[in-house]
Amino acid sequence: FTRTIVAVAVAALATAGAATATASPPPDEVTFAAAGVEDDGADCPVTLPGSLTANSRLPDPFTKIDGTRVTAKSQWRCRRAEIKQLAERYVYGEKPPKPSSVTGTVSSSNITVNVSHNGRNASFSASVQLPNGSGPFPAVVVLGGFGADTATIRAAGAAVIDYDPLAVGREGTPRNNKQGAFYTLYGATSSTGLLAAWSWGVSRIIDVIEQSGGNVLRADATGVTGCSRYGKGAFAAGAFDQRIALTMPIESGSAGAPVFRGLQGESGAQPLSSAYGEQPWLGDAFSSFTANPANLPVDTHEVVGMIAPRGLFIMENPHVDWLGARSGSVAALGGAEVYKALGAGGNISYWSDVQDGTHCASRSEWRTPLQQSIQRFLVGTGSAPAVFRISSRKAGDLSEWRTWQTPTLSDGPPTDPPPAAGCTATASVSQWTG
Ligand code: MCU
Repeated sequence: FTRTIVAVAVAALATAGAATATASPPPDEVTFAAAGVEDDGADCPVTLPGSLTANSRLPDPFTKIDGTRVTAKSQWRCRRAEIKQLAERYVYGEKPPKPSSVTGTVSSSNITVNVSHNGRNASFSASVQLPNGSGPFPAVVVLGGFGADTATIRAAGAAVIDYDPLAVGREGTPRNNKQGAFYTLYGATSSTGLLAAWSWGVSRIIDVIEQSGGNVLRADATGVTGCSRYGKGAFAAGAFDQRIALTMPIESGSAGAPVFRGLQGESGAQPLSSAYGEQPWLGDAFSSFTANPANLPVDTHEVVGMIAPRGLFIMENPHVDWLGARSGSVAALGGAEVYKALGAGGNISYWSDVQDGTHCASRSEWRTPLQQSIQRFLVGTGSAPAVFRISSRKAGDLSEWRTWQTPTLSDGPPTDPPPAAGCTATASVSQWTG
């Protein structure tokens, strides 16, 4: 019942948005695709594989763990739940759901977050900068405070939430003594990596905005961005919270958007062992795969698929080999196949064709697509950039990385095989297409 209400509300918003938009979206574009909940597949039955099979190519996003293929858009909800669990188990570590208590405040200058779980308490806060005009405003959570164009974000009509992920998951700690608000709650020996912890922190900020009554910030229009290690965090945050309407990772490199399988052979790219060892960004379980990512049952093109059909704008720098932009383009191209299959091909954009080679530089090339993304997915006006501008310096070729083809997914219920109980999700489909 609740899900239906959410779908109807979102569909109403979509109608309102379309009415005020100056240009109607191309048919392959879906707006207001964010869900009203952090994880709308939490009820899906998922059985992880008993053993792993090596695959040097990218796993097929459309083949379920039981070996059958997704045939209908409505099945993506529970297929996403499988990918989420694989990504948690083998890559990021578990991101726990909302803890038993989340409280806090939202003002025009600050957000406070108090969390408690199993008798343990922690707090963190984030500063807020509003755009001009009258609220309530959409907001972009900026992880780490550098490399994101906050002036453009605000000029486009969204508030900036300046979030320090290190308060939630510190760097520089050994894996058996992790620190920060997340680990205060879940234990210093938690096998969850910093990226999942940071992403959990973003989710708790959204909880507080939801509970605040929405006078200052809108809870249904949150974006996330960050550069470099914080681009890794922004990518994970967007993947693991379906309330996030727009995800904008910048120059995220190894452990961010780039496919693990590609990084292994990409000249000069940060090796997986280095990304695993430099900081506990990834979950402890990733240690089994640093030398052999072919054994991973999941790769980051499917993490892109977890973000689908929501707004996504991946920004990369092809001048710094360490950043693995060739593998980043493969992730975007592979993930875009999920967007296309869901009828949301216009909701993903990618841009690595930039002049300035400085890592996390302010870049004029990204200003317009950034503004368009914010206006489309957070403010509700105009059109998404819908652009793939891949630098010839680091242009990956998806056909070298896949053996699968992208299915044409039906709008109706799946015909073969029948859906598992709890996976019919008509409400979700109407959110995507409403
Ligand atoms: C791209 O992100 C990281 C990179 O993974 C690290 O190897 C390097 O030390 O720092 C980058 C970063 O976060 O730069 C700000």
